[in-house]
Amino acid sequence: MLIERVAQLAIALLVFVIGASVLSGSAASTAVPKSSTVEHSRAQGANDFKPAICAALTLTALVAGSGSFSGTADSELILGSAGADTITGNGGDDCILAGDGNDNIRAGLGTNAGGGNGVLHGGGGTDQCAAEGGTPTYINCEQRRVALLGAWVTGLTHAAVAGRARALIFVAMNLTNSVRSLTGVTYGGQVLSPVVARSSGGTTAVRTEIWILDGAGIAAATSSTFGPTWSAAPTTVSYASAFASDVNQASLTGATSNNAGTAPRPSPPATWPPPGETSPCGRSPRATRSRSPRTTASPREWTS
Ligand SMILES: [Ca+2]
Repeated sequence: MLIERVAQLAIALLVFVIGASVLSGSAASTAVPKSSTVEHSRAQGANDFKPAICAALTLTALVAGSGSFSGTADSELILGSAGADTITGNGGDDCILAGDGNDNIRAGLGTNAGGGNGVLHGGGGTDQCAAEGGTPTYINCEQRRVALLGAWVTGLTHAAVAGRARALIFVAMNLTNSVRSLTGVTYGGQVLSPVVARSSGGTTAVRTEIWILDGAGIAAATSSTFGPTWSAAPTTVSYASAFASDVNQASLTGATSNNAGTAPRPSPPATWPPPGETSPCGRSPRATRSRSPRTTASPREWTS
């Protein structure tokens, strides 16, 4: 394992030498002892050997690996392998060079959050890069994952969150005695586009709608306030919105789907009790008998 790590480091240093303008003048005079261990090299200054594309970053450690591996919360120089890697920066302003292979690079925690403002370089192959809330620089990232910017906010005011290739998603719901539809939505005077809408119920109708605004519209907005216009005044209404980054500005949304139901509870499990457990009633409930229940719409049908 140690040999492998040292080899990785050697390859990494070779990459630095090959890269155009990789070594600064001061770095060129920094000799790395041949007998250095990985740990020693890490401590010796990844910042001195960072490539020019990461010149703006201050890096405190070197991490090299293959397959699935992670950095720490520090700002690091992270080097992938020639194969397919899944690299998680774990925050900080990292310089991540994934190398060849179809790589998956996450700037943050791998949970779509915690990303920093480093550099994500996919190298060869078809690579997916995720900002995970930060604003990194993408290089050779063929696929960019959409990320939530900030949090969902309820109400009709939401201050714009900085980010790249943004979109603003607006969700409205109303509960009224008859269907009330949105005929338009604005944000700071900019007009949103409808994405999908769904009505449910009869006498008392619930309607949910989703609208969206692109990055140019967000930038041109003159305030942080939404202006929904309803077909008629709704009785009970609620709103929520969120900003997203790395959204394809030429096509903000892909395929959509929606559904609705009036069941008061989720459908019951196919069998009860779960395997390995006993029924609290001490005998098999109807779910495990041969007779079929009258409906699966309510779990009340399954109690004895
Ligand atoms: Ca990191």
